[in-house]
Amino acid sequence: MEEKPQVARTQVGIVGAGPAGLVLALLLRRRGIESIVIETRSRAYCEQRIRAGVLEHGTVGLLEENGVGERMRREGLVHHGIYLRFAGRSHHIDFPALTGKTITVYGQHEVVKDLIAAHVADGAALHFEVGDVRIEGIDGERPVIRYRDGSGAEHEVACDFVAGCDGFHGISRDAIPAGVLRIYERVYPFAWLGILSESPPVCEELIYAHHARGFALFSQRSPAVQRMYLQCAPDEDLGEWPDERIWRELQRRLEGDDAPNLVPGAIVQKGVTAMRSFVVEPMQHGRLFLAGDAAHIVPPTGAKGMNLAVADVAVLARALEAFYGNGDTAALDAYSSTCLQRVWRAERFSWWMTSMLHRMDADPFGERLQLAELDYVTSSRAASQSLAENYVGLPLPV
Ligand code: FAS
Ligand code: PHB
Repeated sequence: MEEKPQVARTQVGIVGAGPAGLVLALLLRRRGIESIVIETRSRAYCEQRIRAGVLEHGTVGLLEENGVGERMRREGLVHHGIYLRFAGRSHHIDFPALTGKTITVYGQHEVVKDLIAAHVADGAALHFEVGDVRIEGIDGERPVIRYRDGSGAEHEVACDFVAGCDGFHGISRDAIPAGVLRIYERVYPFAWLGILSESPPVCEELIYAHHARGFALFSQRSPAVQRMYLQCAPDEDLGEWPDERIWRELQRRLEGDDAPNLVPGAIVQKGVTAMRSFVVEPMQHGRLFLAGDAAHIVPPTGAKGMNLAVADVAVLARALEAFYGNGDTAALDAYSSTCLQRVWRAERFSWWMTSMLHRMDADPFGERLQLAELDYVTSSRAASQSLAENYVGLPLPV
């Protein structure tokens, strides 16, 4: 006999409990709009997954305005700029002087912890470790999310709308009929070998280092934990990178006149992150709205990924508020075009930072162009202001 699903009803069904899904659920709760979040991974996995580290000025404000900024304010590191390092010297980009704004360094996994804690404290619906997730009926007015819970029991969530917040490897895009989506993609011929180390900061702010051996990034998580990256091959074998080799290579890519002081420590996490630019258009179909990595990916050189996810759902929450408030669908109909304007600006900036800073094989002319670009950006107020206004975050879509 066919199993009868356990049926639930909500206004917005959210697939994925990463920054996009959790921030959307938070913003909807603050507007009195009900949602159910479903997530394939465990709570512990989501809270320990090390990813982004930089919060744009607008992201910080949004989290604070919605009551989840207290620990971020206490533990986050407010930074007033970044360093671009090339030809053996570091050059500071002063964000307050150029934009009047700052950024905050606070791990994505910490943001996720704060969002889940708020979700639980509010008694909101959030189901971890689900499986066999399917999205149906998005071309009608009653879309449905089907899934199996940890015990294998079938569930059905009847929604008004579905938000596909399930990241690059999720299933939401596949719920859109073939032939509807246009894909724009660029895969880079390198990756990042990232580490988390128990060691002191290399510098008081982030260093983006251009070097003949390859790019390196010196970021932070706290005064005692650092996040650093080395440009590597896309298929890099982590087994070839014992700790000693990583520290030696990080030091080599810092070399120069005023070489900062790199103090090694225990490496507590290692991983290789692929680099790609990716956008699907449109970001909506029927009653399904894609947000965050489900719709777009940027190379992390611009520190945009998580911030773009937050900007998408800020647009979607406002549009859903207009719909439930007075039946106005204009903002919902314009969701994709509103988000894509900011998405493509972030894609451009992330591509530009990546192209300027990474070693491209056997391209001496290209390397000279990179050094000219870096020299111009660090000596022209107009050029450095352009970098700064993109880095601290362009205004959230109105
Ligand atoms: P996420 O991928 O964070 O979340 C999607 C969620 O959906 C996940 O929890 C997943 O388990 C869940 N899910 C997937 N399929 C599902 C299904 N079928 N049903 C239910 N749930 C499902 N960005 C930066 O700005 N700086 C960085 O340094 C940086 N480093 C990164 C390193 C790595 C290894 C990766 C993969 C990404 C990195 N990013 C970085 C980008 C990253 O931060 C993303 O932009 C950000 O996580 C986007 O958030 P979401 O859109 O919520 O997607
Ligand atoms: C990080 O801290 O993980 C980080 C910071 C800046 C980037 C990318 C990653 O551009």
